[in-house]
Amino acid sequence: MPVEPAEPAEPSLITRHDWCRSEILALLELPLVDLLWQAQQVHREANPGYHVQLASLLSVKTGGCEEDCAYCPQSLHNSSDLSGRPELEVEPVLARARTAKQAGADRFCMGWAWREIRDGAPFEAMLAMVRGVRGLGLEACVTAGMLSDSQAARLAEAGLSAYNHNLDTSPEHYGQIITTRTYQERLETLQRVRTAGISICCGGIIGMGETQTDRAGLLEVLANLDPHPESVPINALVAVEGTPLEELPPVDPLELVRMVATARILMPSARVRLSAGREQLGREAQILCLLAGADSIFYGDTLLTTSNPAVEADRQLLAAAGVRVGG
Ligand code: SAM
Ligand code: DTB
Ligand code: SF4
Repeated sequence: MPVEPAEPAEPSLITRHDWCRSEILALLELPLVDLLWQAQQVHREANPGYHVQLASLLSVKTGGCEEDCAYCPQSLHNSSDLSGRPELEVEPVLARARTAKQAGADRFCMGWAWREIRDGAPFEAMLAMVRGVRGLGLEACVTAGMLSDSQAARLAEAGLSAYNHNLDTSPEHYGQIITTRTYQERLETLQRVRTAGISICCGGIIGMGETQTDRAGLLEVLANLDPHPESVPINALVAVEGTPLEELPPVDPLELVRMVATARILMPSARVRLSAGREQLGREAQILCLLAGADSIFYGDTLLTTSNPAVEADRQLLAAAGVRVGG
């Protein structure tokens, strides 16, 4: 039975870093209408204009990665490995960034299938890409695995807006998904990014065989980071052939709505990104995610290696929802 909403509405923009898992689980499992109502109040207050940021993605270095992430088509451990695709150079990357800007993107995210950033020519090229993207007036985000303090400092100096490094799942479920890098190493990478003064983009994936408690566990770690990550991507698994997770069934779209709504309540000011897996969602489910507090989507026909809804379909979706586009 739906619970009557409290009247008058309680002040909703409370930023806490002491969430416990049972509280988060209770939110995730609320009757959907009540969860949405709470998330809506927070979202309205945090983002009164319902602005939705469009972020475009590009894989600069694709495949051949030493890590064994079970979801990833770029891992050398998976038969889906995509090595053999050439690493992109600075100019073609900036050409793609210009095209993304013309199409309406505010943020350009570049990915490298690396366990960690290595120094040398590819890192110098990464820095040039960051400077170039910033020079176009776009936010620049990089995702390239672990990094050192000095690499983080150089990325900050180049003007990097955000570094994406996901925790992916709960500490307890993590060992089922990745064995070549620890949860603690991920947290240390995030700390290095923070220390360098770069915004953190950190989230996870649902649909990898985790329990609802695992989902609460991931959100617990994220929401107890102080400060919260500025950006929280919520991905639904794209089950790619040749990965150990290829047979997993698609997540129920309403589970994604719940995850987005709970992230919104826990981290009121974060940008909650409705990320991979939108192709498995209908228009209405995506609009429910926007209502639940998602305020960014990946925009452009491809994610890193898999497909994403067409630009025109997304324009129609955002218009149908009546949200405003822009960061
Ligand atoms: N190699 C870097 C790393 O892992 O930190 C950066 C690239 S990695 C592809 C970026 C993120 O994409 C992963 O952390 C994961 O959350 C997400 N991702 C990768 N493959 C995915 C899939 N098949 N479905 C959903 N999300 C995926
Ligand atoms: C994130 O959390 N999701 C994006 C972005 N950060 C880099 C990547 C999704 C990748 C989906 C699988 C692929 O296209 O390879
Ligand atoms: Fe894929 Fe990144 Fe894992 Fe490498 S580290 S296998 S690119 S998710």
